[in-house]
Amino acid sequence: MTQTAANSHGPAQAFTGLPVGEAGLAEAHALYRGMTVVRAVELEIEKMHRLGRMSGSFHSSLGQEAAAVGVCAALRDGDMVTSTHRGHGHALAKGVPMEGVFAELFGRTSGVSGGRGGSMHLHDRRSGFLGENAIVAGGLPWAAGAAWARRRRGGDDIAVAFIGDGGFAQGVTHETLLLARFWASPCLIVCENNGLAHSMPSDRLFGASGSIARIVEGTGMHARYVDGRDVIAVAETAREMVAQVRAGSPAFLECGVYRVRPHSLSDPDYRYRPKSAGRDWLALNDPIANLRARLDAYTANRVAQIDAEVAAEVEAARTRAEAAERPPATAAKSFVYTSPELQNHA
Ligand SMILES: Cc1ncc(C[n+]2csc(CCOP(=O)(O)OP(=O)(O)O)c2C)c(N)n1
Ligand SMILES: [Mg+2]
Repeated sequence: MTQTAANSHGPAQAFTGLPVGEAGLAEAHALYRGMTVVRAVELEIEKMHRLGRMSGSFHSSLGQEAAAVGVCAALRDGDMVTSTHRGHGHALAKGVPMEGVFAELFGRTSGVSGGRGGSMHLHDRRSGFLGENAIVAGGLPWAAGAAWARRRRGGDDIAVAFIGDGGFAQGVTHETLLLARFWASPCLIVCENNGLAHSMPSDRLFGASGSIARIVEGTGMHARYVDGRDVIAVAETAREMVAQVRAGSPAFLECGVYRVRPHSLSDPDYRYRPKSAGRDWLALNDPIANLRARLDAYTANRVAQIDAEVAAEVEAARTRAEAAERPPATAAKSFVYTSPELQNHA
C-alpha cells in the first residue's frame, strides 16, 4: 500500500508500503511504539516546563521522530550513537531508560548524567549512547573516533552520529568526513535536515532537501537522501547503509524532516516563519499519524493498545523520576576538574 503525502519539505515521494507478513507488521508496530514514546516523553517535558516543575533548556524534536527511531531500529545494542542539542529522541530510540531521561531533566541524582547535565547532556554508555552535545556537530568526531577505536580492537560495532543541517555547515564536519573515509571508520553520519539552523533556512546554504547528500556524494562517500516523515523508508534505508558501514566503509544519510516547535523554549519563531507553520506542517505530514493511519487499516486495536501502554509508561516514569532525590548542595563541586587548592598553588 502506498500513499502520497502533501510535502511541504523535501522532494515529493510516495510513502513506502508496510513490510509484509506477521514479522513485517510486528516491526511496523515496534517503529510506531518507538515514535510514540519519543512524542509522549517530549510532550510530557513540555507540560512539566509549562507547569514550572522542570527548568533549563529544551529543544523539542516533535515531528522528527521517524529519523531517530528508523535509524536506531537498524542498530544493535553494541553500536554507539552520538547526538545533538535536540537529542531526546536519539537517546530514547537507542534504549536510554525513560525514567533516567526524566530524572536528568528534573536534576535528580538518578538522572542518566547524575542530574548535572540536563536536556542537552544526556548520556548512557550502557545503552551505547555516547552523549548529546551542545556544540553544533560536536558529536560527529566522537562517533568517528569511537567507531575507529572499536574497529581497531576487533569486532564489527559501528557508530552513528546525528547532526543537523546547521551541523553540516561546521568545519569539523568536513574534517571528520575526510578522516572517516581515509581511516575507513565504520560510522554512519545522519544529517537531520529540518530546513532551519535556528532561524537560518538551510536551502539558502545548500539548496533544496537532498542537496546535502549530493554534496557528500561528490566527495566519494556513499550518501543517500530519505524522506524523514516515512519511518518505514528510514528504517529500510538505514538497514542497508548500516550493513555497508559494518562491512567497513563510512556513509552519510540525509533525512528530510521538519522542526514543528520553535528552536527552543525561548525562541520567538514567529519572527522568521508564520505563526502556524509547525501546526500546519504537522496536520499534513505527521510521521506518527501517517503510520497510525496505515496500521489502523489492519489492526486498529493494536495501535490504540500501544498508545495506552506508552501513556501509562510515561506517566509512571515521570512520577518516579520527579519523586527521586535531588543532589545535595555539598556535591556541587564534585566532578569539577579544577580544584581551589590547585588554583592557589598556580
Ligand atoms: C559551534 C556552535 N555554534 C553555534 C551554536 C548555537 N546554536 C545552537 S543550536 C544552533 C542551530 C543548529 O542547527 P541544526 O544543526 O540545523 O540543528 P537543529 O536545531 O535544526 O536541530 C546554533 C547555531 C552552538 N551551540 N555551537
Ligand atoms: Mg536544522
